[in-house]
Amino acid sequence: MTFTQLLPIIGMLKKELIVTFIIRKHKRFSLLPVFLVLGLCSVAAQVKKNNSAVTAPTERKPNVIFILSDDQGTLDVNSYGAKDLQTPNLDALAREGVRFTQFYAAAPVCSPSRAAILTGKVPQRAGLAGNAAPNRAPEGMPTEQFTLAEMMKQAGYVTGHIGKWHLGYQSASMPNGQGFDYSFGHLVGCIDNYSHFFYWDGPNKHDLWRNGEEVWYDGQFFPDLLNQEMTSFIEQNKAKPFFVYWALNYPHYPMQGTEKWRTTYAHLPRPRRDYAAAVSTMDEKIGEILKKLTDLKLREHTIIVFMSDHGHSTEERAMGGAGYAGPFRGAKGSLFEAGLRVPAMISWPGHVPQNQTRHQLSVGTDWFPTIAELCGIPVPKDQLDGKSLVPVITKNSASPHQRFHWLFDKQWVVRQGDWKLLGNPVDKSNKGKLTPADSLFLVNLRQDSTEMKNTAAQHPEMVTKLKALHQEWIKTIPAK
Ligand SMILES: [Ca+2]
Repeated sequence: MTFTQLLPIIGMLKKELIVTFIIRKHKRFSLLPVFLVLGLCSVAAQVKKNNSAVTAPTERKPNVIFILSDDQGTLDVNSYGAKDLQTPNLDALAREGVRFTQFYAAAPVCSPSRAAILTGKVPQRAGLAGNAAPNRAPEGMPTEQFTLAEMMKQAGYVTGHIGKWHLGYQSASMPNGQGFDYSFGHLVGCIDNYSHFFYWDGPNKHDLWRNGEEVWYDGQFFPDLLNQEMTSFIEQNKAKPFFVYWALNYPHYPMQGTEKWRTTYAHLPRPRRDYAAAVSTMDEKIGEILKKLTDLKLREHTIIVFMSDHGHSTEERAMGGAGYAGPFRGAKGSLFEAGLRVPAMISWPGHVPQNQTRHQLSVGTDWFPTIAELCGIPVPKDQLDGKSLVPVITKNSASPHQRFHWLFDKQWVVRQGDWKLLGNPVDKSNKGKLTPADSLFLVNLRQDSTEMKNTAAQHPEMVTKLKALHQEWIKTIPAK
């Protein structure tokens, strides 16, 4: 055996073992052989290090920040079409990456859309088909679900949840029970941003938590608290790969923008001015964290994903609605386009193309396998409904989905190519009347993305085909 062949073996030996061995072997030992062997180990380690630098570079995994906005309208980013509000930071993010024009939430309300993002599965398979509520079953996403956070944690990431949760209230179903090392935020659907109370359904309840413990920050603006938390999490973990799920509670009601933005939009009619102030307040907060990443020289090492959890709200609590969806029909709670189609983008300078737009059908379930692929993490064997968007993002390949299914209460959708069949549609935007004859509502989105005209009567064979696909699919969905 030559000296070179011996080096890796010596390199593997622990120095302490060698010292112990020498001490045992030479009861009256001198330090000379110890230093000789330690010196040899050092040389071996150096040779090994140099070799590995050439043959097997161990590049650090990228950080991932997943930014989720709440109830943001389909086109409420300047680069998507809104003209009366300002989103310079989201637009900069879009320019530094790829933005999607046909990106869909897997559900038209908060909890199931979030469950789909965090599991890569349609909400029914993720075990949470409707909104979670503290006193209503199901109380949250089942803990046996394997979450995005758990996947990242297993791969060596430090994981953080900062913001809204809305996926469970029991200690097991809170963020720390679902794969997050650190958690700060609120558990129910919405809070007042200064008192951190949930006021919209009795009993009124204080709702601010850090790692499962209730915390009080009386009078402090919640978006400021989130940015302090984001900053300290990033600074503390800047030497490690980290994953942060930053679930902003904006522009969801109560739509509390800062004075700067309320003044900026004072000329707009209500409630658009309140909503616009909320959107721009959020955009500004996102900009602060993007700047922080640049200051820490982490921007090129950080994948940033952004999407809204579903379309804008037309609820009374949102003053009847102020989101902008342009020609699209529907809103939060509806499976028409404006309930599901959301602004979405991904940015990773140096790795993902910049300033590009993709029109391929993509869904919230897809981030799970997409992030796994970008971070070099094997996707779990669990059956996912999501598919990796990496070929779409990097090569502009066709959508990985030949077809996708939605189910929300009695509403359902089959989307295949440009065809979309809605069952029992509900129009929360009240753009037009629906009659019993519209219980099966067929559109070809390429020909008419407004969904104002039901073409089922003109294409009975397409209706039959898509309805049969829905009936087949629904058999694969677990019973409640
Ligand atoms: Ca929401």
